[in-house]
Amino acid sequence: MPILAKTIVEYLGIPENFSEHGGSVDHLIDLVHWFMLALFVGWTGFFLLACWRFWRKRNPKASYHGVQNHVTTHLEVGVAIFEAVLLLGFAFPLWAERTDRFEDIQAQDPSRVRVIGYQFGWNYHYPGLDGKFGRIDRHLIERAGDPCIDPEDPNGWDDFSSPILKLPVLEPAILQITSTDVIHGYAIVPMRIQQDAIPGTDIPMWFRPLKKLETSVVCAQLCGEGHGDMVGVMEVVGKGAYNTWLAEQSNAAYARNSKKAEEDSSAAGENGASDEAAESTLGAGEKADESVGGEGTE
Ligand SMILES: [Cu+2]
Repeated sequence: MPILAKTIVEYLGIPENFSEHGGSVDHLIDLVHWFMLALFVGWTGFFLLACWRFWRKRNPKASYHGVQNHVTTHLEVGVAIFEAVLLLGFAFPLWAERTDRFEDIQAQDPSRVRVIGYQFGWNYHYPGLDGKFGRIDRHLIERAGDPCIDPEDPNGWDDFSSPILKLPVLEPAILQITSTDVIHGYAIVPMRIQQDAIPGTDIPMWFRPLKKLETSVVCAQLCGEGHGDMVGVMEVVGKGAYNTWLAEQSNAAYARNSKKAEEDSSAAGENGASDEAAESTLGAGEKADESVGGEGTE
């Protein structure tokens, strides 16, 4: 059976699985497709049999009694039972595992990334070295895909955004999916995960990459004329390389944002200063301009 099952997944052209839970998703895909194949063959056979059996030439006079046996009833009950087994025995436990293990995964210090979909691309918001996302205020949006980090929250100063999703191998990751415009569908096929990106909400999902790879992420929800261009990049790298990258990005963001916050606060403080100070600064600026101009003409 595993050999046959593998053939079906390969035949469907599904890329190789790279995630911890992906094997059970593939198993369910296998089961469903074998079942659909059996139904297809069965119903096609029944259709051909009915065409032949009830051909007009074979039955010049209509039967007023119809089918007398209960074969079709048994078949339909059998199909219903098999579907119940698929749902209760495979699909529900798989889904329960995805949702019930959230606390377990959270306890394992996962990488956390906010995924922001927009027309037409993906942006990633990392919480930085402190592991805390800055306060999100969706009213602060400046452009499509903006993470909307409140610059007044110091927790957000080391947050940074990235155009690609980078994650460490073998470590669990929780992605929080959102959108700044319409509904998108965030999908990483080699990780066997997919989630609708809905404006105004952050919907979490988790997975654990088992091997290093560079792959593409796509939009799985028709969202406009550029839907097909919403192809992004995901990189699964070694733990060391990931930590180096994270530290670089986070430290750079902290230096930038804390300096900006300092400037903003000192600017706000100077607003109350005397006009004299403002004039003298302006005067110095004018003098500097003059001297530059003078040198140029000489
Ligand atoms: Cu989209």
